[in-house]
Formats: sequence, structure tokens, C-alpha cells
Amino acid sequence: MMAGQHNVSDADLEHFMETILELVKETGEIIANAIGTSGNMEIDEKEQNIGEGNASAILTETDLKVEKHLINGLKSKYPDHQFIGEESTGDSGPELGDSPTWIIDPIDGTMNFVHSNPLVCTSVGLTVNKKLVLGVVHCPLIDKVYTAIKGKGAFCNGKSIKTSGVKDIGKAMMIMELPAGANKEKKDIAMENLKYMMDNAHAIRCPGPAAMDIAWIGAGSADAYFHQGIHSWDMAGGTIIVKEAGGTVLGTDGGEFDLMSRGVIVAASNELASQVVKFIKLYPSPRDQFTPVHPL
Ligand code: LIP
Repeated sequence: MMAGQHNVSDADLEHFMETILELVKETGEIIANAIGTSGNMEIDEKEQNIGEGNASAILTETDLKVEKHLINGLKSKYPDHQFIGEESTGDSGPELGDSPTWIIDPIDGTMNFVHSNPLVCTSVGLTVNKKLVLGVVHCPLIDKVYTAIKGKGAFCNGKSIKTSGVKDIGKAMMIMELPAGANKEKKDIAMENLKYMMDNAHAIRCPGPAAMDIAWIGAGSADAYFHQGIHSWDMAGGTIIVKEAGGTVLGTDGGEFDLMSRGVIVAASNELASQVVKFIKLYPSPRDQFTPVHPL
């Protein structure tokens, strides 16, 4: 271990997992009670995200409430841990360091949430020495919690999960995002990717919350997902789940996955990931932070 680096034991990781599962159970209730009430009304538009698409710019009071609940709960147990939260630190957050850092999206799929659609999740990843060691994607309204601890496999509601292993796009259910309300360049690129897949894939779905879309590849509920334009908090929880479920996680350029690059390809197999790399057209999005982070 290099100077300044941090050591966590298996027992620590188990303890962290217990704590975060308890907390997301509580925030799941907050989300469930808010949906369909004034708690899921849009209260603000994130100006810096206008142009990226309507789903990127939306905010509700429940996003803020859930993030506060998670961060306060974790801080009370682990006062020396650090946090990157979509709603608190956002784009201008500090650079990821070696300290244990919880990377949190309180409600991923806020657009679904404001439309009372049940496909919403809370995504949490924990890095230590800039490596992901734990991931949780909790979908309270469909009663699924996807979890992984580094080296210990991936699970859904406590049962072991594996990717489908599908190798060929012709047999694959692909997940992509359709950025309604985005600028012309972003929409045109999405249309090119969509057209390729309509000509070549077995099926295409656009459920919405990036973290859940990613976790679903781990669970074998779809075969590949790609997107350029999401953030570290959309990717941290799910990518370790896919890796631990035996899947492939790459950057959108086909290189090693970089948590701060705003993009990811996750697939059920290396072969399928390579096929995505060949056709994918990319919208150039500014990085979350300058320094690359290869967390897997
Ligand atoms: C959203 C993701 C969505 C992505 C949006 C946005 P939020 O997260 O779920 O997949 O396309 O850009 O990041 O804002 O609902 O947490």
C-alpha cells in the first residue's frame, strides 16, 4: 500500500454494506411516500444541464431529502469518510481522493419519479484508494436491491446474479437513453445509435435510470447498456455490480473504464462490448474531473 492509502478489512466492508442497506431501506420509504404527491413535483431546473436533455436538468425536494438522509446517516457512523453527492457536491465537487468516498445519486430516474413511473433507484458506490469496493442500486418501487462487494460476487435481493453471457448483438436486448429535449447534436447522435440498433439488435429498451439500467446488465435482465453524458454518481453503484456479475465494463472509447469520463459501456460479455465499441457514436461531454479514475 502506498503512503496515504487506506486499508479496509472484509469485516469493515460487511459493516458498510449493512449500514447502507439499512439507510436505503429508510430512503426507499421516503421515495415511496413521495411518489404521486407534491414530493415528486419538479422544484428546479439545473441550468448547467439544460441542453443535455430534460431528464438531466430536473430536481425535486425528495432528491434533496434522500441525499441528506443518506449522507447524515453515513457521517454519523463514519465521520472521516468523504462524499460525492449529485445534489450536494454535483459537478463542482472535490477531486476523488484515496479516503473512503461514498458516491451517491439519491434518486436516479428523477424524470420517471415526477411522472410517477416506478422505475427509480438510489445508487451508491464506495471507493477506497479510488477503487470501487461496494455498490448498491436500490429500486424501492419494484422491490429490488442489487448489491456487490469487491471479490464477493453480485446479488439481487440476496440471491447471486450473473450476466446473460450473450455475445452477439443480434441476440441482445440493448438499453440506451433517448435524450428528449437535448440539443440537436446530442439528439442526432442518439438517433444514429438507435438506427444502428433497430437494424441489428434483437430488442431495444429505454427504462431510464442509468444506475438501474447498468445493474440490469449484471442481473441478466438485458444484455448491454451504453451512454455518454452521465456522471460518476450514475455509474459508481452499478459498474461494480456488473463486474462482480461477470460482465464487461469499458469506457465509451473502448478503453479502460474511467469513472470521471461521463460515459460507460456495460455488456454481458467481452464480445458484445466490442460490437458496441464498433458502432457507438459519441456526444462529447465535459469530464466530471480532469484526473482519470480507473475504479475496477
Ligand atoms: C439521470 C439519469 C439518466 C440520464 C440523465 C440523468 P438523475 O439522472 O437517470 O439516465 O440520462 O442524464 O443523469 O438526474 O435522474 O439522477
